[in-house]
Amino acid sequence: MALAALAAMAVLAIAAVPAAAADFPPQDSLYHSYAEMVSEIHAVEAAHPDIVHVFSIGKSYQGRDIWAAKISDKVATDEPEPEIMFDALHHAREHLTVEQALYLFHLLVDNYGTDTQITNLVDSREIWIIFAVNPDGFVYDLTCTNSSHPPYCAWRKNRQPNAGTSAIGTDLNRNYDYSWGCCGGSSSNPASITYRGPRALSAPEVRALRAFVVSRVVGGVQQIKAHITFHTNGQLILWPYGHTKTDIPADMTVWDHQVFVAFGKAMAARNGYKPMQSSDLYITDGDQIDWMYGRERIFSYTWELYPPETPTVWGDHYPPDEKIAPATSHNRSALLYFLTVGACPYSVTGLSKLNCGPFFDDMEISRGWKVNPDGTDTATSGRFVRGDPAPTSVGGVRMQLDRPYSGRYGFITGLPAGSTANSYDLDGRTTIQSVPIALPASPGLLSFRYSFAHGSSSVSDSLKVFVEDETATRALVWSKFGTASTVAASWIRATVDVSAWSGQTIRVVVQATDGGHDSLIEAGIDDVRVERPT
Ligand code: 0X9
Ligand code: CA
Ligand code: ZN
Ligand code: CA
Ligand code: CA
Repeated sequence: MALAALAAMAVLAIAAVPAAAADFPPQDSLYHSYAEMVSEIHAVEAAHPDIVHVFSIGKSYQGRDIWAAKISDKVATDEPEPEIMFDALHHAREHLTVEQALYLFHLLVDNYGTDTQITNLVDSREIWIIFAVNPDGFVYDLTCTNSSHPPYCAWRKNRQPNAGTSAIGTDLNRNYDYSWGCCGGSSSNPASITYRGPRALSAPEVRALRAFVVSRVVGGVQQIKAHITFHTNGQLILWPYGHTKTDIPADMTVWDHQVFVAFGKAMAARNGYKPMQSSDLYITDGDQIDWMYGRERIFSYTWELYPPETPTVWGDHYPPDEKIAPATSHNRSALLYFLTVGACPYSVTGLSKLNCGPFFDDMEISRGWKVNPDGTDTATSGRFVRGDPAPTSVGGVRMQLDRPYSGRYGFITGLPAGSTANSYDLDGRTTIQSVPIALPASPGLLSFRYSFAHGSSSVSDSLKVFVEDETATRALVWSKFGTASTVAASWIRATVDVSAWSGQTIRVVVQATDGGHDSLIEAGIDDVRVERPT
């Protein structure tokens, strides 16, 4: 190519770039631009390096960092403290959400060491704030000199091009990989403001956020217990699911639903927002909070901030900068309440002893159990599988129940024939082993729900629970044996005193055996816990 042509191209390329860095107009100068936000969070880190660590969770489509901060004592150490997460600006034009995130950041950091409640929260939790999930949209939204409200664009999506069209952008709050595109709650049209993308996780910003959340699974257990994503507007507190109008679908337990409602209402009582299931507003699919709960079982809420509904997109998303301070500080007590209770959301329904001890697994998502951990299982059929049981009966006696104890899934010795390679009846021995569980100095009970149904059985058939210590030595702590008389399936609570292992790290091992002549054996396990001490 001739040198002259190259030079002309360079000029064109420069001319295509906006003249000045994107910034708010003078009358809204109290809002932070992306650049101002970045320097602000780094300045806070520099002033408080003992409790603040700033980092990037990844890059946007155009290569900007998606900045985050961890706020905790001993901030450089991953301590075994409950984690609470916040994020802002999935949607470009929702600038007040960045201000709310910065307000929260300052609330925690500026009052650390002087305010007892805030100091205790920072000391006992690990708090994550992701300040702007959509930095490209953030910057772009301040570049529309020809709009009806320059420089604002009223942009919502990211800035990722779409193949075969000049329409730009994916709605980041429709791109998560849970019920993506399932239910009429997003658009397949790239020109739509709710375009879901060509596939789930097609947006790099969503992949980065998802990867960060998944990275907080430590030792098989998701550390993040509660989460708020800030949006504007309407002054609402929304809980999952958005993809269905059903209050408690199969992929939510009744206990979790009770928490969502009670916790949501309690927050709303503190900021005057309106609490509701997100689908009561409208159906969305592939949205963040459905993913956070559906895949990770995090108690995840959408807050739609100030102002109340207005007739225009400009009124909805561009309140004057005088409103930043009152609208964000308005949420002070609701945020502190969320941080307090978010360490154990089950406390709002009185279940902290049961569900917020060293271990709680309702088996609704994979929490790291190993099947056949020693490679010595002999089961030729009916191996333990985490799944949805279906009813089987023999002579009118129920052998496998049609429901786990909680929710949709439990560990079951063989799901019904046809749904997996297993036939349902157990033959031989099958074993599952939990992740390591750190017991405190005075642990509460090991408890679980079991079902052990058998016909024409004997003492060579059994369901056994072992505690395995750090040297991989297993102690039998609980057992049930077969009998000549038929026993029908039912979910029964069992408890075991594990105080002999105080201060140690244990694994729970469950073993079901059809050991003698071939008996009909069906076992199930659900809701395994090490409870909080009383
Ligand atoms: O539509 C969205 O993504 C959120 N509202 S916004 O006005 N900020 O765009 C709502 C997400 C919550 N989910 C449902 N309402 N289903
Ligand atoms: Ca800490
Ligand atoms: Zn939004
Ligand atoms: Ca369950
Ligand atoms: Ca059998």
